[in-house]
Amino acid sequence: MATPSNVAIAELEEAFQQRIDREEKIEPKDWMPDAYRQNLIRQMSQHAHSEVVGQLPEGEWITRAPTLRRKAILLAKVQDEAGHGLYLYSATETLGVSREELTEQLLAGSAKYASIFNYPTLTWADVGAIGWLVDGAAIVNQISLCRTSYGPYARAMVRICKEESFHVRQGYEIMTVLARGSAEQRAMAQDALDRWWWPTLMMFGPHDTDSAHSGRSMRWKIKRQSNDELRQKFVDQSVAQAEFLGLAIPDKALKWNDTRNHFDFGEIDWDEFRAVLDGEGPCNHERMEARRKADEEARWIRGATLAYAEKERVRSSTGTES
Ligand code: FAQ
Repeated sequence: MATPSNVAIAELEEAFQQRIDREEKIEPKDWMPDAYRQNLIRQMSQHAHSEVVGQLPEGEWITRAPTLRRKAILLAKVQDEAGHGLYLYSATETLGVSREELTEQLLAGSAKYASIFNYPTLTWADVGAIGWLVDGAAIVNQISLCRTSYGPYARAMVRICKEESFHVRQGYEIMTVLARGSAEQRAMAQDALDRWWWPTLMMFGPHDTDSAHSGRSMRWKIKRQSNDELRQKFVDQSVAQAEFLGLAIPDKALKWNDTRNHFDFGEIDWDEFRAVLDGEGPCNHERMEARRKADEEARWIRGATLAYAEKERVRSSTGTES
């Protein structure tokens, strides 16, 4: 096949941008600039990895949940996160990359996943704080992504957001029970909020002025709102929720601003953010170790599944048992 000339590529790119500007969804077989494809693979695969690694902090509490009811809910929640990873890997595969390649990148340490999952879950209140804050932040971001320009990603987000709403409710309900409980339970809830607040704000990424990918991602409508806009939305919605619980957000600079019609809030510790991204967060090594172990232990299952699929293929093509 002849390679398109530079002029032809410029025309294709122009037509592509017009489709984006008309709010048309881009589908897997449509022409797209290679940079659009690569940027999507990067963001979607990191998103998928985050869902999968994100099972680990809460997963540690499945055996220690305080009641059978809590255990059943947490089990379902963690399974949902695994499912989100699968939808997202499948959606990423429509861009011409295999799930095996993406998994290899994660296990080799060359692919990122959300910084938040490198923090430890020290008490049961952390399960509540993750549902309320981490899923709450994820949903603010993901509701915006329901309108992303790439069709398979947008459709995966719609389903994921429905499940995330349940996750937020279960987390907030845990926090409500603790906040209305004994002094010790209230202290646990406050301690969890103190430890998860700032890492949650980091989930939205660097400031817009420092965000390497935002310019192109916004132009291509992969991202519909900027990192800072989404972070602000999350802060604004969380203040009343914390007040209702009778808990204090650990930020002395947090204050309503009448001019901006938003809450002002303090500066994130960007050195901590960069250290976590560089693999030096409290649990980075532990998380990667757990993923590598899971991959290794499941190798025989993948082998057996592929062998069975091959046997079925031979049987249906030859009509014989092999
Ligand atoms: N952690 O130029 P930007 C969940 C990286 S799902 C780690 O601003 P971009 C559900 C960024 O990738 C949570 N890395 O990048 C759940 C880039 O690296 P690269 C995951 C981060 O893409 C709940 C570099 O920094 N959600 O929680 C982070 O335009 C409970 C420069 O940054 C998604 O992935 C970070 N926080 O904007 C599961 C949503 N921030 O590729 C279990 C989809 C930035 O150059 C339990 N993703 N980086 O090496 C997005 O919306 C975007 O990718 C952003 C970053 C907003 C995360």
